[in-house]
Amino acid sequence: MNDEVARVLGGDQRAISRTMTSLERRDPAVISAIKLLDHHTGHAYCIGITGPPGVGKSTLVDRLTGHLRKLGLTVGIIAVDPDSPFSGGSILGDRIRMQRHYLDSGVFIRSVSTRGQGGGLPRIVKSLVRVLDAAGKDVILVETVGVGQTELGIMGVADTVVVALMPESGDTIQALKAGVLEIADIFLVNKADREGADRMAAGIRAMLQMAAKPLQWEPPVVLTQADRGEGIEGLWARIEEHRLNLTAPADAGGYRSLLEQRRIDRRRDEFLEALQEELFQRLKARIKREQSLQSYLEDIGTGKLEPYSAAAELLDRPDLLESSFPQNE
Ligand SMILES: Nc1nc2c(ncn2[C@@H]2O[C@H](COP(=O)(O)OP(=O)(O)O)[C@@H](O)[C@H]2O)c(=O)[nH]1
Ligand SMILES: [Mg+2]
Repeated sequence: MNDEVARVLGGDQRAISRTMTSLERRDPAVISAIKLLDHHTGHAYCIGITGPPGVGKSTLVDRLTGHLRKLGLTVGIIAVDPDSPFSGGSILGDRIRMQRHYLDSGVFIRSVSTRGQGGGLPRIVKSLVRVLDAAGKDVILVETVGVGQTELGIMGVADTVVVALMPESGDTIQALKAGVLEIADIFLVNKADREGADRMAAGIRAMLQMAAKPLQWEPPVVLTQADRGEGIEGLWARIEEHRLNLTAPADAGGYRSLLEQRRIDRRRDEFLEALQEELFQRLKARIKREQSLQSYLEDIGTGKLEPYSAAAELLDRPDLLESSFPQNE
């Protein structure tokens, strides 16, 4: 086995970090490492914490990490930052907030920028979670700013999704409208010290009751005051309940639990995504390289060719995926 892979499996923080950097750089050599690491995944439990900027997600992650460490669990943290002009410096803020954990070898922290991504959760996050899983982390916390598509994307990695809100932000209606109801396994109202927290929690509960279809799991609403570490144990208890609900056999015959099924579906989705991306990258590279394809682009641009039929025609070419491609094996 590759030495670096062995180091990652052993939980070596620097090796984990290097592997993640290679992944971010799309270093072809990392593919074989990921393949080896994949056999050692499935142990970690992944929790997504999503919500609008400023609700206290990072503070919460920090406190929850402290609690998990006390329970003797190791933790991986992935903070996805939109890196927009409005949240500039928030990664630095998170660093300060989580400083005490940077010195703890049982905690690994990584920030991921969403800059240049078309919204949504960066695809790399799934790979990073896999690396942390293989490295033996018991719990992986993924903090994402809940704006539209990113929010939905968290379902693609997290076993339990915690949607964090706070009073006075007027987020309830908006958030539930945006389909947050569908993704939340647990609702969290942070900043419980502020006016209106109870009202907000009651509002969410009322909305859950109005849900048309009976829910297999009714999301609890948890109140916290993250900056003072209040409500963290309660939050963890709800997460554990949700985990137990997911791991119970789905039916009387009970071959697969919901968790197993979710993970199977996710791996399949990921394969299709990988296929899509790889195919697209290869095609783009080829179009860039080949003169005949360049003129195709020109004709599409000037209106000689219609984009959709041209795409279909191109895809029908039998030589399209021939091995003139760089094979990154
Ligand atoms: N009043 C109050 N402030 C809090 C609470 N939790 C976090 N904060 C503060 O809210 C601000 C934003 O927190 P942060 O964790 O960076 O939010 P994020 O953008 O969701 O990650 C910080 O100044 C925190 O100290 C809380 O329970 N009550
Ligand atoms: Mg944050």
